[in-house]
Amino acid sequence: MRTQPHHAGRRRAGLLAAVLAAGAALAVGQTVGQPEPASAATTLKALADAKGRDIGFALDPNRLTEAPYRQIADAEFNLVVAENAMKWDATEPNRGQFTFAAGDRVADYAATTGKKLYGHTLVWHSQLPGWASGLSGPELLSAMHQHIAGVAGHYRGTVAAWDVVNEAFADGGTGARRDSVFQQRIGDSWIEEAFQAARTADPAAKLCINDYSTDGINAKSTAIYNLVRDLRTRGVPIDCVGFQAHLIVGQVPGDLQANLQRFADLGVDVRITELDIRMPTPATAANLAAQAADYKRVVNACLAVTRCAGVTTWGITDRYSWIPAVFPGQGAALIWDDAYAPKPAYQAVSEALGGGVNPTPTPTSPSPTPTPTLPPPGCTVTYVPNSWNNGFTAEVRVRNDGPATVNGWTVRFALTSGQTVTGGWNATVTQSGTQVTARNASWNGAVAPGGTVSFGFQGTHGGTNTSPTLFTLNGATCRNG
Ligand code: G2I
Repeated sequence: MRTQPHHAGRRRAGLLAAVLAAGAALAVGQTVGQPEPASAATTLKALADAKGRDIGFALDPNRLTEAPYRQIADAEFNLVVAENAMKWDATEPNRGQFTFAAGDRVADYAATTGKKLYGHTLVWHSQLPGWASGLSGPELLSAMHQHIAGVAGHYRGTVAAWDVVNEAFADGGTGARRDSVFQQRIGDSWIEEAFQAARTADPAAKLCINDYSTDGINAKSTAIYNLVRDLRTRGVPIDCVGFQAHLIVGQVPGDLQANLQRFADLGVDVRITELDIRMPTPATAANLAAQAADYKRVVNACLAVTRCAGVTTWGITDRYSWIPAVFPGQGAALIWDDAYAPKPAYQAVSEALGGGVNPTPTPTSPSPTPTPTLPPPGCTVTYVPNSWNNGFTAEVRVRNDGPATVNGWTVRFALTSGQTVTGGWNATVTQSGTQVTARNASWNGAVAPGGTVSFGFQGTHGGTNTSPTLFTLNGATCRNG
């Protein structure tokens, strides 16, 4: 794919999506057993469309087969960004070898649903393949140019805006650049080199710098402010600034709006790019109510700034969020809960966007037994660990409960911190952080309906060998056997 966008087609698709949206929202509301919102026909998408702003979400394309995920994605958002699929490690795992399969699924989803596509991200120190981080300065600069040309060139004409540079500044109060491989080996100029290369690769895309803990006015955001002012003064192509807004409940910076405004006054667009608001889990009614108020504050701050293009949340459902793996004991950060029930924060965002106040109060406590809306599981996983001292093996049996043969499988689950995979059998088993991915071997990729495939791995643990509880097969959640 990657042809020039067909604007008339997009408008028609957008209109169709808006018409379908009302029905989809109603269906979601009904299937989760929540009180029907007063504005049942009003989705966040319809409200944001009416205001000319973006309401976006980070997409994992593997989740689109899950019906409630797909329904909410289709109905509630007018912008989509790849959570991981367009990052450097996903698109150029080996030097000069570009793989766009996953990224294209995101781009195709945007095109077929008439949503704006946001690009994330061209240059980031994280999720950078090993081959790139091992390069010398001149080689790294050349590899960075080639990466930008390859990826932004591939999506040329389809991406509305790119996070060209992500998280280039250090934490803490220094306002210094992050000590990344790019900074170390290329020096200060790496950022403007990246923006120049992105403009060449896709002249129509808006080019953004994106970072976290920059939502309020502080040393880090001021450092980016000074950089953006300097780049624009010198004619370096930079059009927008992204504020990730990975926030903690009760801690929305009071000067968020003022911060967005000072950047907008430099002549760039601003955007909330990765919003989530975490809390200790399990969530309490008080925290969910506070979170709703916080979401409303963030959306209101954006709406109050003319050049704020919109708000993107970093996912849809608490069921799939990066937070519990990175901040153990915290989560519940998004606006749909684990069972896809809209949380008070959903209503708050809707109200901020101009939706009606719900006369049937949204439940203020976590729904005690949310009616699961997941499709009937297409798989059953049995996990059999065998542990000793600090070592263990585990056998994972996966049964195909679906009606069709599975041809090629990827099983994913999370270990807890301290557990490290050291090898596997009957599958290629890899670990990144706590996430484990097992892919079929050449001889066992096909699993007939009712058939079972079994693989295993060995590892070490820190003393407590907890078993994983959530398994997915090709992105769909399995039943535990
Ligand atoms: O860390 C939260 C976000 C901060 N700003 C930049 C974003 O790009 C970043 O997103 C997260 C994704 O939400 C995670 O899903 O970036 C992480 C990587 O730093 C992503 O996590 C990785 C896991 O660590 C891997 O184990 C996993 O294989 O996602 C990979 C793909 O599922």
